[in-house]
Amino acid sequence: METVLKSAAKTVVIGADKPTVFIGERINPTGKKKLAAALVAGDLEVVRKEALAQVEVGADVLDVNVGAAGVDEVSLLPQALQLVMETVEVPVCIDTANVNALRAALSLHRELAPGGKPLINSVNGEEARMDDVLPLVKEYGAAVICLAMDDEGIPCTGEGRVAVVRRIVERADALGIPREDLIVDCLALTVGADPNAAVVTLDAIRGVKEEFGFNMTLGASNVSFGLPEREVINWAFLAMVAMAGVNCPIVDVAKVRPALLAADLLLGRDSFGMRYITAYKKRMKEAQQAQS
Ligand code: THG
Repeated sequence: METVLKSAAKTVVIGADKPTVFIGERINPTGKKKLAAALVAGDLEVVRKEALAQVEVGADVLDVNVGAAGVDEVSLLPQALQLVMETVEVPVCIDTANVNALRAALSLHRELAPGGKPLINSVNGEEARMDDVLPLVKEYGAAVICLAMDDEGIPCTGEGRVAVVRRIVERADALGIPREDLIVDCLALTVGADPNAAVVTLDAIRGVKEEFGFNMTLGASNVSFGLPEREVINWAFLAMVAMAGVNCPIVDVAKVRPALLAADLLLGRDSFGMRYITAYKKRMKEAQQAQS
C-alpha cells in the first residue's frame, strides 16, 4: 500500500518498505502563546520561519494548523497555506477542525498546485465529521488522516479503535476513495495518566496493520505528556510504533529525526545506513560551523 502526496514540485511516497516520512508539527499554535498571538494579529512571519526551519532539519511534509481562539480560519488557513507553499517545496498536511476553512484551503491548493495531492488532517468516526470531510477528500483527490475515535470518544482498547477505523473505511469505500489515500492515526495518550495507554495504542496499530495494511501516522509526543525527560520516552515509543507500522509520524522533526533514522536502520529500511550517516554528518558539520 503506497500513499502518494504531491506539491507542485515534489512527490512523497509513504510505504511499508520505505524510510519514515516525517510530518513536521510545528506550524500549530497549540501550547505556543507567541504563535497564537501572532496569528490573531494576522502576522504570518513565524509560519514562514517554521516552514523553512523544519524543512532544513528534514521534514518531508508540513502540517499547517492556525486554529486558535480569535482566529478566522476560513481566511487565515489559506493565507498560511499559500505562504508555506511559496516558501518550501514539500507537500502539505491541512490541519483544521473547520470544514469551511478546509474547503477554502483545498481550493487554494488546487489553484497553486494543479495536479498536486495534499494530506487532510483529519477525519474521524463521528458521523457529522465523515459527512463533512470524506466528500471533500473525494472531490479534491486528497489523502486523509483517519483518527481512531468517534462520537463516543477514544476507545480504551486496541480492538475498539480498529472497529472505528473499519467504519471510516466502509464510508470511504462507499464514496470510491482509494484505500491508499487513507492514513490511520491510532492516537497516543499519555502514560502519565494511564500506565496502559501506550500498550493500547500499539495494539491498535498492530490490529490496523494486520487487517488493512494501511500507512499510519501518530502524534507520538502525547505519550509523554506530564512526565520528566519527555524526549527519552518519545524516542523509545517512536521506535516501538515504527516497528508496529507507523511510517509517517507527526513530530517535532529536529527533536526526533535521529531516533527514527536509527529505528529505520535497525528495521532494514536504510540500506548501508546511508540516510543515518548522512544526517549525522550534516549535524556534525553544522555544530562545527556554529562553534567557529
Ligand atoms: N494526530 C494528528 N494530528 C495532530 C496530533 C495528533 N495534530 C496536532 C498534534 N497532535 C500534533 N502537533 C503538535 C503541535 C504542537 C505540540 C504538540 C503536538 C506542542 N506544543 C508545545 C506544548 O504544548 O507545550 C509547545 C512547545 C514548543 O514550542 O515546542 O507540544 O495526535 N493526526
